[in-house]
Amino acid sequence: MGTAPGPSPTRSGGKRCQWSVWAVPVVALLLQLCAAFNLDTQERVVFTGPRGSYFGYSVEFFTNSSSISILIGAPKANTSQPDITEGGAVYLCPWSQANCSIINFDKQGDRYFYINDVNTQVEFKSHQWFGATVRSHGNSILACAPRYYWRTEHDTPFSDVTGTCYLSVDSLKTFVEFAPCRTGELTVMTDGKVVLGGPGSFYWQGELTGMWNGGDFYLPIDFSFNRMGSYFGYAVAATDINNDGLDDLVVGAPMFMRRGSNGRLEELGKVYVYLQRGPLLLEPSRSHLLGQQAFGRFGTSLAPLGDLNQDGFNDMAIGCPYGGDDQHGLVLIYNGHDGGLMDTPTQTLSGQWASSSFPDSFGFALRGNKDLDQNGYPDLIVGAFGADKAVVYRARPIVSASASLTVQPTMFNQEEKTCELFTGNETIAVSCISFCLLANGKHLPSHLGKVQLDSVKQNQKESIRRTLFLDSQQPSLLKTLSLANGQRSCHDAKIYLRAEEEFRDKLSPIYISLNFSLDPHASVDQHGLRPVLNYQTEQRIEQKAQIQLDCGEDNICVPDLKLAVYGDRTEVYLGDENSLSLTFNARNEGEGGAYEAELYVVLPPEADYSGIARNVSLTQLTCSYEAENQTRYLVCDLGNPMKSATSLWAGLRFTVPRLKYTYKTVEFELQIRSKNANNSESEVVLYELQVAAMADVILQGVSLPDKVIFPPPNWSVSQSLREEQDIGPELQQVYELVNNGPSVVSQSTLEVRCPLRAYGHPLLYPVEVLTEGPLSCSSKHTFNALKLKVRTHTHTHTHTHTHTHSLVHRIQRRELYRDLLADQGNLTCSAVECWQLQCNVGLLERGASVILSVRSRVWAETFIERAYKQYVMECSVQYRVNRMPYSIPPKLKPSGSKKVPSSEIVFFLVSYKCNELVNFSVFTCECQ
Ligand SMILES: [Ca+2]
Ligand SMILES: [Ca+2]
Ligand SMILES: [Ca+2]
Repeated sequence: MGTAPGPSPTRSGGKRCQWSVWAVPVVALLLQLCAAFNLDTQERVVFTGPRGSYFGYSVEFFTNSSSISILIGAPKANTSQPDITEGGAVYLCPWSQANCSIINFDKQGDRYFYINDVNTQVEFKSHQWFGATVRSHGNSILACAPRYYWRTEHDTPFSDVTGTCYLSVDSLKTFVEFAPCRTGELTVMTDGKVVLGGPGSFYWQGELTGMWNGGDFYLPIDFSFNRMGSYFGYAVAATDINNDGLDDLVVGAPMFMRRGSNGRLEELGKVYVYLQRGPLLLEPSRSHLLGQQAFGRFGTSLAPLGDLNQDGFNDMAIGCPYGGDDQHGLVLIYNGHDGGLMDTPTQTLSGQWASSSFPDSFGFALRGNKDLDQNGYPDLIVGAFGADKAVVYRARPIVSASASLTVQPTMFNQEEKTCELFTGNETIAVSCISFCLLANGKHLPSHLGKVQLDSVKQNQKESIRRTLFLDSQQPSLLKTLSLANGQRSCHDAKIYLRAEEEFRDKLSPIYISLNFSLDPHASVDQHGLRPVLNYQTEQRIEQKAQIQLDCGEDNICVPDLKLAVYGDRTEVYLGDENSLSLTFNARNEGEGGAYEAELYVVLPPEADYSGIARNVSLTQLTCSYEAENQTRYLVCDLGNPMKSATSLWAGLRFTVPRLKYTYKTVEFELQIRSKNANNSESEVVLYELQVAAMADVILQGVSLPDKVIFPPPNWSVSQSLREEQDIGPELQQVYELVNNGPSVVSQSTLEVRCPLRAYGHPLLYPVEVLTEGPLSCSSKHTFNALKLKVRTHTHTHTHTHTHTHSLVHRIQRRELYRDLLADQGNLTCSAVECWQLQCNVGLLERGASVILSVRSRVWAETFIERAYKQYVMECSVQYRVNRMPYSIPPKLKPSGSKKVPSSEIVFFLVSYKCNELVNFSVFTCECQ
């Protein structure tokens, strides 16, 4: 049981931070998340002691003549002392070798004295906790057993615990028992003096007592204000934090409580920092450190680390043995500065071991400020007695590198082509940049490894890179440089601007950035550690260049953009495609060019883009149609730059087919926009169209036949009327009502009137009504009132018999009276009685029509009696549009303004010549 297995370097667990060479912002983020700096967590060395021995309860460095080792206290370890149970031990572990061994401070069992002739046990070493504290100075080691006791008048075990210590001098050659120890923290100052913390003294309020340069001291009284039970002074450390040559004091109060926002007390723990301003003059630092996790016991242990990051200020490790995930324990590294300790840790170490019954207590014991591997950087031992482990963390060498980047010149002049790029036969203008790297650091390996360089143009807008490296014609350059300690290395590179037609953005700066990092694949140094770049190092440097603009010396262009819009119509109609041409005049009246000038046309939802208006007087634009969410717009290139004093005319064609019933107007929004920083846009011009309902409704009418010749051929007077042809020759009127659109007509009326009788003489005998389309008709007059047999063929005249002499007979008979009808030439409804037909017309889409046919018979007898007279019989027809299916009222109701065409029917008793003019709706004859 004398040796503990180890060291066993463990790589499991822990948050490993990988260097990312290309994404420096990501690296910066990782630094914050992992708080990883130069203590190497991957190459840590883990020592494991006997189970349950509390191996790691105390830890210490020990400098032998030739090497530095580690001392690890295991206060519950069993030893070879006879008849002693869990006497406790101190292990000596060479940090680089694989075995630990017990240091034999005391090989003896308990002592017995004869008291009153009775051999009586007078000391009790079982459970004495030897190794609970272990400290070394030079080649001496002091180790104590705080629960050792000596038999006094009380017989109760541990009733008079005195404790004891053993001292080893001369590099483990001589061991002596030393004076009894006090419980509590014991700090050996750099000069070998001792500071003792007394957390339980003074009625448990905590105080700090000690010896300082040979004299006792107490902290000023206001330091003892701490709340009861804070364990102020549980851990004490002395080191010069602010680099003024005077040791400062750091005091842990691991059970310090603070009243939280909810009013409850939280036990967070606190660490107080007192700067020594003069001999024994201690002044509280600006800020004390507060634990971040309840019951984490922040400040249980404190370890001066020396200058871990080599910035001139000593640093401090603070143990938080029940902090972190699952209370595995944390050790927080705080860097010193001239005002004390930094507010936030730069690195956090965490316990890694799943503990079954007892917390790891990782960080319960801490020691630092010794360089185990002689790499020039101090190292740290962390004890985790709950897991019977101690861990050595070695510090990685820090590279403090700095780099600078200069760009010369800072303006790309597209006219001047000074550098030469060979792509075929072409030579392109090139601007040159150069950069210089300077790297240095303490205790660097002879070769720093590699530094990588990247140059990337930052431009989110364009995917194309405007500049490329001259040599590679690539947008980035990766360069590996080997730098010796303190060496300065410069590297020149040239970048060139691409040809003008390959990109549009001439205004925004061209960023040239330099990212550098240590080569993550560089081999480890002789101590097995990779150097680390100082976390404060600027790893990204950015410079910018501009493209020379046509804007005067200041390279700032201020355009003045004007836009005027003209359209070929102001009205669009429901139901129509509504072709529209918009002509616009775009002008730049400013002093400078407008870069990436574009006409933005926001289309209303009702409209579609058809194309460019092509006309010799108009500029032929290049436009692209784009949609973004619900907005559709047109972007037309107006020049890059659109130079000062430009005035251009161009036209765009649209249709407006999707007119919503609820909107009375349709609006196009036009604007010139450029990428200039100043005055980049024109006013927004709105082009508004009124939405209207309009239907061109046409009525056409025809009479068949156009003339009836009397006496009708093949017709004779019938004695009794049985069939319709017995009345006389057929007359048919056909009317067609057409909606030529564009809008829909939902309801109209059609009214037909034709002569019926005059002065008691029947003129026409209406037989029947025939319809096509959504048409329903009614009349007060009865059609085919005599219920004659109706012919099925209505368009042909089959009556051929003539009865001339009978006709003459009737005329002669009627001459007995004054014949009023004979005086009447025009048989119109204003003069004679007419029958009337009312029709309702239903929905008529654009192009739809209804047809109404009225078939009649001419009362032959009436006209035969008045031979050789001529009559013009006139029917009249009217239509009226009543409704259109829109919320917008029609601008014109076709009924109101459209005149009703009349249909004239001309009768001849003898054959007259008639010239007829037909214009679809009006049927006229001029008769001779
Ligand atoms: Ca100081
Ligand atoms: Ca430091
Ligand atoms: Ca070291």
